[in-house]
Amino acid sequence: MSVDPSSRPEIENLLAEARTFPPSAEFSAQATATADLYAEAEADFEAFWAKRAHERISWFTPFETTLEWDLPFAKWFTGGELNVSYNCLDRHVERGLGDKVAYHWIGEPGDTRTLTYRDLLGEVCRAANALRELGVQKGDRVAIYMPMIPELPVAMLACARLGAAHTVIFGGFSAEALSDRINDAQAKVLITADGGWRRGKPVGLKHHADEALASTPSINGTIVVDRLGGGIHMVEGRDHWWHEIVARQSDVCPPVPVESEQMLYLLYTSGTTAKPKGIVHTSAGYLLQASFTHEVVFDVKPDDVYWCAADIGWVTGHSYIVYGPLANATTGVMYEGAPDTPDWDRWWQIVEDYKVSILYCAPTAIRAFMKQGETYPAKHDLSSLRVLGSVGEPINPEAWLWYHDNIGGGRAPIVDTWWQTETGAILISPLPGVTTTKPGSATFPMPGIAVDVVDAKGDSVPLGGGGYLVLKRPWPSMLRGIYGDPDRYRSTYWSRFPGMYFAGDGAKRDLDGYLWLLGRVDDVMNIAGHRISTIEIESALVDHKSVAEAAVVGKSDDITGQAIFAFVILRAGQEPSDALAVQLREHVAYVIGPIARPKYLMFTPDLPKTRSGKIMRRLLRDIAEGRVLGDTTTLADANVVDVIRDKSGSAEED
Ligand code: 7RM
Repeated sequence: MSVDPSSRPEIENLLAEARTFPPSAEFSAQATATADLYAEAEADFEAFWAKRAHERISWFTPFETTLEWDLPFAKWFTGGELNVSYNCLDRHVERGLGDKVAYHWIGEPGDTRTLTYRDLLGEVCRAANALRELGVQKGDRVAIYMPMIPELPVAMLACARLGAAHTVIFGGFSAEALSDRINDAQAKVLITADGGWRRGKPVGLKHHADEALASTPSINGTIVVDRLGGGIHMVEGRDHWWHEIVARQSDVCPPVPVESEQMLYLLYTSGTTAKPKGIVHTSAGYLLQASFTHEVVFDVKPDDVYWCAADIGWVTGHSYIVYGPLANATTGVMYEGAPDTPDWDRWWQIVEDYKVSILYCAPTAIRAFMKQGETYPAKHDLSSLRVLGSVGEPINPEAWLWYHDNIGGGRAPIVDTWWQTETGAILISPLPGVTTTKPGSATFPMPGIAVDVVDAKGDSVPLGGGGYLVLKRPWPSMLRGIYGDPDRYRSTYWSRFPGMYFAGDGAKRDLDGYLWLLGRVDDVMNIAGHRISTIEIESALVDHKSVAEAAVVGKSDDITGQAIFAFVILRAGQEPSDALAVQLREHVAYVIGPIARPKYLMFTPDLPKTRSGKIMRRLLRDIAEGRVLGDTTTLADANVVDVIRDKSGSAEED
């Protein structure tokens, strides 16, 4: 087959979504953010951020310079001094909000805790004093490996109080992943727990920590929360129970003033098989943009009950469970466990019980609920919900509509928010009182953010075309680097297109200028010279009434270079059959064209995902090619791949 690659677009634009959802007049009338934010930010983006930095942050010393930009190294608000935990706690208590609830926490077994801002401040001070007793000072690093319990945000804020940086490692990671990250960060203390609850079972953590600590010479001591009733081995002189070392401390601990650019945290991203990257976030710019976006994207008001149902070990939890909401004195819900325990309506029970008004979650959760059917949400009063958010992956239009109708009652606006660990805060999203949404599109850049879609040469792609998503201007919550590796920072993010930050994602802009994220460019398939994104084919499959979720990869093919291999999860009550496989293939061809018809199609009960719910297409490619599996460290459930691999020989081929 002869193909002239230069005549082809960077990424094909296949799927067209015509439905639009303008904000209701009632919603717009009360919305905090209005359209003039865009013009204000475009007129002078530095002044836009400087004004908000003065308004939103309580400074010990005001900053002198808004931005020092030595591409690709940014410094924001230099000369200023602040303390992030002071901004999240003390100042609210000082202005009379001490009794306001910071977190309604719900354990998976059904136990609950309520922490007011005053409670949280006291506990953070005690935890900070305990860390200090273990030798932690400003500039040190502390590793955190915990389940979703209140002590997790407390531990993070305790570090911030001392000017120490935390690095949170997902509770699901192995001992090796934990020791690698502790060693890269040279962390002094590890805060962990005996374990947590998941799907009705206690899941131990401390034994992984013990194994990891056999090879982490930088660690001086640990603090261990008793979540499961103790009963674990404690190493004399190294391990300290939280209920002993923290409980006996004073609840007064003056916040340590730090410079704006003091490191607040490190968060490791893995993605590929290479050594994990410690993404560096600093204090003032991060706090500013996390709190600003939290308020305007979710239209958060003082009486809202806000629930971000992510794990804190993901950047989403850092910015939108901890720092953004607490800086805004928001009342939040935090849930420890799984969405199907004891049954698939656990979330909807929580929404009803706590009158949750804003819900923020990942498409993977929405598709899992969609698979179970609408009877679960229908059993509950969800009328308190007024804004819904989505994050982590492109949301298929069908899943968007399901969320809109069955969770949002056809009334709540949906904000599809695009961002990354590296960006620190939401960069592309509707403003719910301003933007007319289209299901599946993250719509437009946030005020002050300069986004473009470029071709391989770095030239802007005209409307209607696809290409590479880039950022053309620094932003306050941007990563400051990869810990200890400035060269890797430059080469990973700033070398593909000179002068621009390359996010690694493909995107297209439709004729109205709406942005449609197309997934990681590494996942883009090349079918007979056509560069096709996986998401468009997946969305065409999910568009079929029998399908709950789909993942598509390219499998090498003698004729077309790559051929499309689709993994399909059916909705509850649907049975796999050869006839259905044929029907689904035809459905894709009908919706987006014959070039996109999957050559292979396999029904599967599950898909390999990261803990934040991203489909690991790299592993699916290995399975499709019959290869040995690559790195599986970040897999949420290691059994899934075995199940799929056992079945992969049975993929339907046309
Ligand atoms: C917040 C987060 C980042 C990657 C990013 C994208 C994908 C995230 C969306 C999305 C389409 C979205 N941080 N991604 N949000 N794709 N629409 N709304 O997920 O560092 O864990 O991942 O996630 O590929 O580059 S992350």
